[in-house]
Amino acid sequence: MTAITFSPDVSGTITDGVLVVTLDNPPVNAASQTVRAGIMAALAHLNGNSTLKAMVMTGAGKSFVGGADIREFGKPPVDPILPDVVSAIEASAKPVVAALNGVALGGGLEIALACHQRIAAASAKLGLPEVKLGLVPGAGGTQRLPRLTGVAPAIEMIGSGRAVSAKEALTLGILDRVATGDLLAEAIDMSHAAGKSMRRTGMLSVPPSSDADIEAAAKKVLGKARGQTAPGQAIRLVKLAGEATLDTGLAEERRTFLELKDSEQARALRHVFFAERASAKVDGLDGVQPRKLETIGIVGMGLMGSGIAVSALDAGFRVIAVEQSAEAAEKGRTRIEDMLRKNLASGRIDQAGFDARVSRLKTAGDKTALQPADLVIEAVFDDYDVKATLFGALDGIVRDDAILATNTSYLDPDRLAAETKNPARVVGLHFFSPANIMRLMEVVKGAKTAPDVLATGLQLAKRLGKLPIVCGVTEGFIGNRIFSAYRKEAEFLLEDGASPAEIDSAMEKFGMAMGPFAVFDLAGLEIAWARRKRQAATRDPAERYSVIADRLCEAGRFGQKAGRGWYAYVDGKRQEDPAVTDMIAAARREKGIVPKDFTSGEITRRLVSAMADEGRKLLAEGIAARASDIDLVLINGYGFPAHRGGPMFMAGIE
Ligand code: 3H9
Repeated sequence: MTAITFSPDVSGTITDGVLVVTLDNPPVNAASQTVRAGIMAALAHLNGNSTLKAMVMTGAGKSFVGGADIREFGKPPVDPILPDVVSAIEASAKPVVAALNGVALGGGLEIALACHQRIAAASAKLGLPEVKLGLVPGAGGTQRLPRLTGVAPAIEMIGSGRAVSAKEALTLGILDRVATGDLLAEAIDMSHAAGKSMRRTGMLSVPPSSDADIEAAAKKVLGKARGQTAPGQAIRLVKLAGEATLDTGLAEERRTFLELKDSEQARALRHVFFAERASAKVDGLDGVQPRKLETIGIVGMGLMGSGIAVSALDAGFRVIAVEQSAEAAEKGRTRIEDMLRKNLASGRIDQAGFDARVSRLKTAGDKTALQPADLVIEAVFDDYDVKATLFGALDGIVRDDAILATNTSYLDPDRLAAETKNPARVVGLHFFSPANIMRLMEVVKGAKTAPDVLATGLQLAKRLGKLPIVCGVTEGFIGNRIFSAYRKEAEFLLEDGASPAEIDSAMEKFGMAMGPFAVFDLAGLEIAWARRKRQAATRDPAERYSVIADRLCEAGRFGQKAGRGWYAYVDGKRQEDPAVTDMIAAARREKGIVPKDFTSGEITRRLVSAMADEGRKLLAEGIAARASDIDLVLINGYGFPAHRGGPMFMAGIE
């Protein structure tokens, strides 16, 4: 069978009168200019050749099409643009069947929606994730998807950017079939019949959704938007599909897409997208093989240890979790099983999944049970002596090739490593709480950490579905060091005249999940207080220092758990507290500060600049490898809004 070349990355073969076109543009078959041109050439060949009856379009490798080529977004569009390609597919006189071999995302799904029939491999994933890039679908997705699913499900999918499985896509009406055997053979079979009743998605009327369902879907999407523009625009466009003609809807979609493509939010989210890919490239690890991981040991089954255990069980690992006594281990097991049961109740896992996880969990009240572990993570109380004794003991229990990891937030992993015979096998794995939910993991490279130990830490993070960011040793690593700088600046702002509520409201309006003072209260004020007391002796007396947080702690205002902190808590709701206002006023008077008014913009600028300044220091010290890694830490661990790109992006630091 000779292949017909339509472009450098689009080729075809003919089977049984059907032109089978394969898109092959590694790594994800993005719809770059040459792919688009190739599809146009293939369509011309199909419709210009009387011996051909139909066309099947599929992708080479793991993806069908991973979307428009994001690298082209910074440049002017080059013909043929994707909306024209998609219209040409839909207008084809002969049927085109999409055979989705893998992910069909963004422009990839839009190509499939324009085909006359769609079949997918069971493993395929379908989605319109454009909002995650600050965009709306720009090649008909907002108009064609609702014509298959109805308005409410389309709002949910496009507004959230969530990808669905082939099975769910079939239920939603997006797919005609899920392949049970050979995808291409089944697609070719379908294409023979497709010509009899050509179904053009754009010509369909939108299936009805109730107003209540539409509003509920829109409310859910907007509730998560936190100041991001694209989800609201996506909702508007999907609603338009239910009200206007296809042409009107497509024109409005294109106009909105082009406007958003050049927006600050889209630029920021593109930065985040490429930052994530860049963060995976770690110097010195080329060709380094990670060690084999099957059994994860965990010491400490508090909130953090249990969360790590659930995360590891979810990822298919065997877990051995130990505590100091059999009784404490039993309590830990109950906590872990309760967390799994919650996931069972919410439908995140099924009964078989629950049983499998429990069968892979071993708990013990004695550290020697950790002997078979390939990697042990300690998640005990963050105290140097406790962890140092533990590391010394673990060194004598686990195999020589097992890895020892510390989950410390502030202690020096190099000092802990020095407690062992082989510091090269020690690495920091800093999880964020709740560990089974938070995506960020700081992977701390100690002075002596071996490359394959670091590579194994990174591999573990990926298998747990986390975003690992490599960092060097410093107190607080990347995230908590920046957070300390943020905390300090927020307290200086208080002294200078802003109130906790004004600062929190400015940062929440900016898009932070929570304002700083609400976060301090939630986390509790006592740990930072203890640290400040430790540092008091070495603090430079000339350095600016705010005493307000210390005064709060001295008054027993340790935060939400204590019922009062920066705020008073009544029925779980935060309220400004005149007692705190008085403390702040007193501190200002003592320093002779005349309070001034701040706008929200001034507040956010000062706080974001403080984060970026600390980030600059982390780069200069070599703790962070690149500015974009710092942005990812803040976004994924500290609630910084992704659509702002991160403090380093905002400060223009590359
Ligand atoms: C869109 O479609 C707009 C349309 O509605 C309208 C147009 C008019 N373009 O993630 P990975 C690169 S918006 C260019 O590690 P995985 C990526 O940078 C788009 N490059 O692989 C990386 O490069 P490198 C909507 C892309 O297997 C390499 O591929 N689509 C694109 O873990 C591997 O990436 C999306 O938002 C792209 N579209 O996951 C989908 N995608 O090796 C975005 C990837 O040099 N992509 N690259 O660092 C994804 O979600 C994942 O990449 C995917 C594969 C699931 C496809």
